[in-house]
Amino acid sequence: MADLEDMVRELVIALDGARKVACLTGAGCSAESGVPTFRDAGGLWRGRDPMSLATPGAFAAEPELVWQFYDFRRATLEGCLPNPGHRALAELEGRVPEFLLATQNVDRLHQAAGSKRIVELHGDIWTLRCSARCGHEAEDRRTGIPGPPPCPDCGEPLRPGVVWFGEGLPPGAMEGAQRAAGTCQVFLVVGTSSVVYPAAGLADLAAARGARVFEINPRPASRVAGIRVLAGPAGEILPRVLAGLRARQ
Ligand code: BV8
Ligand code: ZN
Repeated sequence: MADLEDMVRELVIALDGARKVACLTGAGCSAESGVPTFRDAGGLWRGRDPMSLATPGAFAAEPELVWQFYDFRRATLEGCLPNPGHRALAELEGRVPEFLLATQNVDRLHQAAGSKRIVELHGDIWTLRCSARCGHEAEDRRTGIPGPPPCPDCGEPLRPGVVWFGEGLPPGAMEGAQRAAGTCQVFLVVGTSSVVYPAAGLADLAAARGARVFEINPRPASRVAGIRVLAGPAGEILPRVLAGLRARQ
């Protein structure tokens, strides 16, 4: 297998020649910021599988428990800052003519690092919205509240503004991400186990339309045919890629 240095060089050359670049990121992109990944080995919370808590059914059945799961994650995030991988992706956005970052992350660390061209496929943990869909939705960074606060407009419980399993993605999110994946010359898959759909399907779409697909992950997971793998942490590899690109531009 080509060594990492060769793969970094190959990615730099591909990025330098590309008009359109798109990227899918997952929890691994925030790991070096101290944010536990979604499926960390044994990633249980109070003995519960997060996958079973991130559902509308769980919120309906155990609203306080689900609320406290998200409150715990929001409180964990309070001390977390963007890492060099987030910053490298923000710089890349300014170094290619057209760039789109589709993230599965709900932590807003890409925005904090300066990324502008971004689609949040799975929503945002800092936004609270009305569980009765009355239309109320607002950024709310309070933590330590024991249960879902009442919607200020209709009194029903508020819920985290994230997309739960079994819920549709935000209107237009996948369409925008698919348009970018389907027309880019280079597609990056960074820090994701590529098990959650429809997000994971973006890499397949990019490859099917002829893009060069590269994965950055210490434990590469994508099954896209012909994918080029840079096996290592995003916070180390992406800055090396940007250093190489800077030297050519
Ligand atoms: C939908 C928000 C339909 C909440 C999340 C059977 C087959 C196929 C699909 C399905 C199926 N059964 C059900 C489905 C659909 C389901 C799905 O895909 N399930 C999977 C699990 C089988 N999908 C859905 O339900 C989606 N909706 O399909 O709706 C529909 C349509 C219209 C109308 C109604 C319904 C909704 C999916 C969204 C779920 N919400 N999150 C929250 O965060 O609490 S998903 C959740 O998983 C997180 O968003 C997370 O981002 C996402 C993916 O996980 P990853 O980001 O990949 O994180 P993970 O921990 O898994 O992996 C971390 C990776 O990082 C690892 O590979 C690791 O090696 C790497 N890493 C570690 N350190 C580093 C690193 N990489 C780089 N650098 C490092 N330093
Ligand atoms: Zn309401």
